[in-house]
Amino acid sequence: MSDTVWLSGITAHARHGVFDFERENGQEFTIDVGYEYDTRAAARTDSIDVAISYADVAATVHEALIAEPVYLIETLAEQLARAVLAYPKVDAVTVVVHKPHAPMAVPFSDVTLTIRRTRLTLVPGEPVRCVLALGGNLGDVPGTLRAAIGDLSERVEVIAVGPLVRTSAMTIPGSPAQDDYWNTVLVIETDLAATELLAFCQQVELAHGRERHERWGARTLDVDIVAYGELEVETPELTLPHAGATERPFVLVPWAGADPEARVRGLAVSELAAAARGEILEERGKWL
Ligand code: A4P
Ligand code: MG
Repeated sequence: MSDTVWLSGITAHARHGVFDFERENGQEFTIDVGYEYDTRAAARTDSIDVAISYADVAATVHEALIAEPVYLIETLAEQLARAVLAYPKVDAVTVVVHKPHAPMAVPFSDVTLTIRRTRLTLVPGEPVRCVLALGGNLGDVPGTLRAAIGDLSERVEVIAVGPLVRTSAMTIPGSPAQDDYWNTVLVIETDLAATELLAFCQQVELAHGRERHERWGARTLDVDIVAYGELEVETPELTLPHAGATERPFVLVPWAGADPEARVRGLAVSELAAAARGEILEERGKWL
């Protein structure tokens, strides 16, 4: 559960805007910020050390408001949200940007943009290094994986591709037998928010004939997010790092191949992979 602290009317003279005169003269911007966190521990202890100091958050917002000028209020709002989500206790933030003196030819009283962001929906300030796990057990899977990597590389930067590994299908006990899976792992960099990256992965799955029936059913293509930067979250939509990241041989072995230095939940992926190697039925290093 989350409660909301609202800071209203944080004002500064700043130079955001697309016109030269906005850059030169600047104008007044006003920000309202609602940050969400569970305030019960603070209420219980009545201690500022357990709370989030609203004065600190206000100073952070003010500082981010007068930082390097940007063209758009959209960019400004995202930067302010990013600054507030840097407070580890904050779960979500709503930012309202007011630009009451925006250059416009018609009478108006204000222009505002309102955004709400969590760590899953926030656009990153710089490209984030992520790990994707690809797999399937229906059709020409190595061919599908090659094509899927091509599709993914149209929107994210593929940094490294792990070996292709074949393992027995992990199935729900008592369900019918399935063909073996082929899996691989990609290290990528992206400017997409985590939820945008998930949507893009699902779009690539669909483009390759993925049909969702039963859980852990046979599939042409599965694209899961194993890790999104250092983000650790557990929501119905996304668990990061992926719940199976430390256990699945078909993730660990290709991951260690793609990034021998990788770590997950404080553990070395290469060590976890070495212990899981026995499950690998076949491994192809050069397969693209
Ligand atoms: N979701 C939560 N966290 C994530 C994440 N980190 N990455 C949610 C991607 N999705 C995540 O996934 C169901 C929901 O999980 C998504 O809508 C998303 O919001 P899905 O792909 O629709 O369904 P699924 O794949 O059947 O379920 P699940 O639990 O993700 O299955 P897994 O864990 O992907 O396992 N055996 C072998 N040998 N190799 C395999 O690759 N894969 C599976 C599927 C079963 N057996 C296998 C393999
Ligand atoms: Mg999946």
